[in-house]
Amino acid sequence: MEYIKYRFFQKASKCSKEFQRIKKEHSDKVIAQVTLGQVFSGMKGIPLLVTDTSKLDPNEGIRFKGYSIPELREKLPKISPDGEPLPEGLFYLMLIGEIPTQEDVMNLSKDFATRAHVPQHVFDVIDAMPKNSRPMTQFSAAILSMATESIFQKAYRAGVNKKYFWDSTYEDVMNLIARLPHIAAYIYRRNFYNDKHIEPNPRLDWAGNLAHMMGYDSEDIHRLFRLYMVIHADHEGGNVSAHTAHLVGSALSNSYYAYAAAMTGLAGPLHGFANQDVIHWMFQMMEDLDTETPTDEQVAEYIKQTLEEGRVIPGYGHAVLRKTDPRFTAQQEFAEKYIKDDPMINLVNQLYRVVPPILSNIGKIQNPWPNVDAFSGSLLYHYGIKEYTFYTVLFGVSRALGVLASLTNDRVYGMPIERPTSHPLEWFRNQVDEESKEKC
Ligand code: CMX
Repeated sequence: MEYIKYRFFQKASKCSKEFQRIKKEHSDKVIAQVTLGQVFSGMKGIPLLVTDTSKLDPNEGIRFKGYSIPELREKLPKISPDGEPLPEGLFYLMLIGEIPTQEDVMNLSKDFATRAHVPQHVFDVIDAMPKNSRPMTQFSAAILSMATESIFQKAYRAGVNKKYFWDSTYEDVMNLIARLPHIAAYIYRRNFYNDKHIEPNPRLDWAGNLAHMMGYDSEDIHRLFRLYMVIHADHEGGNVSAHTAHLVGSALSNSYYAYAAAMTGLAGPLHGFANQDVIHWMFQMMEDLDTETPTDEQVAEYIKQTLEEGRVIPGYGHAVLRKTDPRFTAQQEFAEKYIKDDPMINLVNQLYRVVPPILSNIGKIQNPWPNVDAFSGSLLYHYGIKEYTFYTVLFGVSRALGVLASLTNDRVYGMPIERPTSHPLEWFRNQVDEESKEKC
């Protein structure tokens, strides 16, 4: 068995034994009460999922196996000492729970490179779709079509013992992650560069190769892509994309199905699509106000108008976070270090000043602070990647690292099928109203 796979199984099987022991010995233990408000507000705050890859603190932000984003930027292996961490290193950390060595990361990079061949029919499926279908539609369809390659599915059909499900899932996960950059870049070049495709360079790292195949070879962009792929990779288990992958995987659907389903969730405007909406809304603002450099008063008026129209301010708010998202801060620091006086980035910083007090004053918004999507588009735009309808695909490529590491864990733990209970509205009403009311 290859080294990383062996190390993963060694670590995960210990945790799997703990999972099974706790389940056997303590299943009657009450760990939380559920309020009706939580059920009616999207199940927020109910401890319902076991996810080991990362944990989100409302005030501190995300930690991956205990490491914050600033710590990851310092400790994970890089290509050059002043560069950004390699996402391969974060994947290793989420799988194995230890900061990898430079050699571990190089081995993982090479492993991805050897698995990166995308079957021709996947490109044929993309090519069969109209060019005006959204990049996320093409991306999800391409991944689904690649399920023909699922080793897990074949092993299951051949009757493999369930204690070995993790093994073929690991192989699927590694193959899938390895192939994503080529698929994403293919969609990009098809839609925006007239089908002029660029072959992968197996000597490059995973994120660098994605930038290369999209047509960007400068070290600046490769550095940004590494940071981007690290900060978007995981956000504990309850967000729509992570939860979807876990839920679909719990039916023993293969990794391609589970991840494709996760991507259709990421494509929603309250989740990953917000990274496109932010840029779209900023452009609309500049056009409507007829200036690239609006005053704070003009921006405030525009925000109020957006809210009065019953729309959200994209890139602001969060279901869990109650402070500025550290993923926003990481990108802000990156911009401060490498970019001087860019109008879009200046506007992002201006919005950071103007939006939170307005959202706070409304009263009902739990978190007036920016999330990851408030910054990411302006950085890509600065470096010439201006086709913002593609941005959610980049988020999706990164999110594979977290949700697929978790799915592999789920299979070692032997996680059961997920099946919460539902009731008609009447049942909930009977919990709170003494008199019977007219049916609705
Ligand atoms: N602009 C306007 N209204 C907002 C808002 C925003 N940025 N954020 C929250 N609200 C509103 C909600 O729509 C809700 O209104 P109703 O009571 O009328 O339904 C109310 O404030 C309370 O919402 P909340 O409890 O603070 O937040 P939720 O957990 O319901 O929603 C989120 C979280 C992210 C969907 C929401 O803040 C939002 O829509 N933000 C804008 C879209 C966005 O940036 N999404 C990306 C999130 C990060 C990611 O997944 O990529």
